[in-house]
Amino acid sequence: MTESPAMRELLGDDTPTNWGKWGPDDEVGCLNYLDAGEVLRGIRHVKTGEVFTLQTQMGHPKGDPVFPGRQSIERENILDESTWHPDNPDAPDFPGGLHYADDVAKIFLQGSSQYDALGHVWYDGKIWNGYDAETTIGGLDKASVLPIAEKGVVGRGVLIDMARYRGKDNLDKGETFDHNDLLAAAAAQGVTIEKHDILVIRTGHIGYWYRTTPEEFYDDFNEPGLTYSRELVEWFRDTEIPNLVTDTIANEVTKEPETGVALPLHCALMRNLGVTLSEVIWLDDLAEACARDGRWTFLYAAAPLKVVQGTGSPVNPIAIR
Ligand code: UVW
Repeated sequence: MTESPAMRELLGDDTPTNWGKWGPDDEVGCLNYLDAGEVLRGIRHVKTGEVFTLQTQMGHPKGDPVFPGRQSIERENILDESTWHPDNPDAPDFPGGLHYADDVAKIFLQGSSQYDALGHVWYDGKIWNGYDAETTIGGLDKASVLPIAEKGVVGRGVLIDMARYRGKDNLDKGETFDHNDLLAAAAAQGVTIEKHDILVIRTGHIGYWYRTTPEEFYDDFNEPGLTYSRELVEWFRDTEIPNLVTDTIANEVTKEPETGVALPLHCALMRNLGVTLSEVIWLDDLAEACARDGRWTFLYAAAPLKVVQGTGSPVNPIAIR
């Protein structure tokens, strides 16, 4: 196999960036497009009041879909009724006899439905907005998930159901699509992707996790998804997409098919343009409802947790249609 080019070689020195567009101190990038007017535009797409929560379960009995190298949540009870067994002299003794349950969890902040911080990925020693990659050491001093959490993400969401468009329950491993496919699928759905839309793409891949075995899911791991081209990056820049939301673990085909480069859109979209990525999002129920009445737009609202210096955060986004 020929060696993959370096990220800079693939993307080019003149790859589009939004560095500096919102000033030298910016940490939320294209989420700046989501102003009060965009919130009101989103609200206008609420017609029936149906609410969809888009997080996958944390600690599902089957395990949780995570990027290789990460682990599902480990949750453990610290207190429960067994604490007050007559043989345990150390049980807390509250006036009135109160008993309660407490638990503790070890989680990867990107080990479930999640928002990525803009400083989550980089190349050539610089993260979003040109901050030095040294600012990531020991915790993200710049472009952590905190400013995203402080702002919140609210606007018009549009769902493009690539799996349904291609007549599949889920896209195949390594199956790709680009902005032209998104536009064709949108036209087939009778919807338009508008400037500043929160772009929500269903591939069926997380549904596949729950239908298959972990062995099969991780065998030759190569998720389906968007694939890199300069035109695609320019389309994101020109459409001013603030947030890309998908039901895959990493929002793009894992290995770019031409070169084998891993996750170049993380760099081209997140590091360079400042597009926030949301991953492992549960879209099957929302897609069913949208397909039933042909309405593919909704109010999208999400608030990741305010994790100081966090590289990401679990999230339970809400779509109201
Ligand atoms: C990686 O960056 C490896 O994955 P994700 O964006 O899914 O957190």
